[in-house]
Amino acid sequence: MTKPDGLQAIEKPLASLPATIRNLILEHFRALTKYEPVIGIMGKTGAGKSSLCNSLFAGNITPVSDVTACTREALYFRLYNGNHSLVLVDLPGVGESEIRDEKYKALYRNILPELDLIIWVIKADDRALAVDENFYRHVLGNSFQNKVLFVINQADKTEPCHEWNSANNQPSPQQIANLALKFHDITRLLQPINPICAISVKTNWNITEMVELMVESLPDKSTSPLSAQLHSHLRSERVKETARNDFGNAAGGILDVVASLPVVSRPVKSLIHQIRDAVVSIARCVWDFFF
Ligand SMILES: Nc1nc2c(ncn2[C@@H]2O[C@H](COP(=O)(O)OP(=O)(O)OP(=O)(O)O)[C@@H](O)[C@H]2O)c(=O)[nH]1
Ligand SMILES: [Mg+2]
Repeated sequence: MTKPDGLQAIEKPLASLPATIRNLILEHFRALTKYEPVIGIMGKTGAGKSSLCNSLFAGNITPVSDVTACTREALYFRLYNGNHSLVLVDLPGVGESEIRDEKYKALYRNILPELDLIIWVIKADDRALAVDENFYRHVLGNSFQNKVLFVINQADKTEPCHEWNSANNQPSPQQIANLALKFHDITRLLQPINPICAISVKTNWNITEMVELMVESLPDKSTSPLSAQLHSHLRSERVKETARNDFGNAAGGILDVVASLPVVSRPVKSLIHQIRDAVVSIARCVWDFFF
């Protein structure tokens, strides 16, 4: 269902603009409220990719068949929850005995630009990080490393694994120290751009924190529609606040894009700049109408 109240509120500050510009902004704004994020999932087999997706997302999953031939080897799934949807892409390759570089580079060149974020799952007890490093450097390359969120899963299996405190679902001090070493190894080898986090999907440890890092690593336009797909217990106040703020920023970004169009005259550019702050704050106020 559309939420006309939200759109009406956004229209108000646009009243001073020529109709064509106003409609263009509204069209972009409508698209923003319906944006479908595309999230890639990477990691070796058994790292816990499927388990993590199930623990994060509430929506019904349907396989997507409308993909081009060159991306056939990646599996696309669409999640629906309420008015919003999200696409998960199960990306192949990491951990193969031999990376068929050229083939994967071609595959990834097609897919990477359309991804909003890549969740890269690494098992806490996996010591063969060189495989991940090779893939990260040579297949992803510099241009897309900012899209990667490394997640260390199966923290409960960190040595000494018998020490996991089941009563309060926490790692022992020695496990915490070993997880810190893992952070250190990954940081040194991969030099990730986004912060790393450790989780245990099986015991549900640190998932809330991981979700908060995930939304903070997403582009502004993706945060709100992604948050709409999360299980309700993961939609924390912090997640909602980030989503609301990002939505305002994305609305502001629309005005910047329109103002920068060569066809827009100087006086109209200046009008757009004058109403920008109002649009951003109204977008934040009407966030609940859309998400
Ligand atoms: N102990 C423990 N086991 C986990 C955790 N997360 C996932 N597992 C288990 O690890 C196994 C592999 O998990 P999946 O989610 O199927 O892994 P995947 O990365 O999707 O594997 P592929 O689909 O083969 O690439 C399953 O038996 C999970 O139950 C965790 O945090 N701790
Ligand atoms: Mg799987």
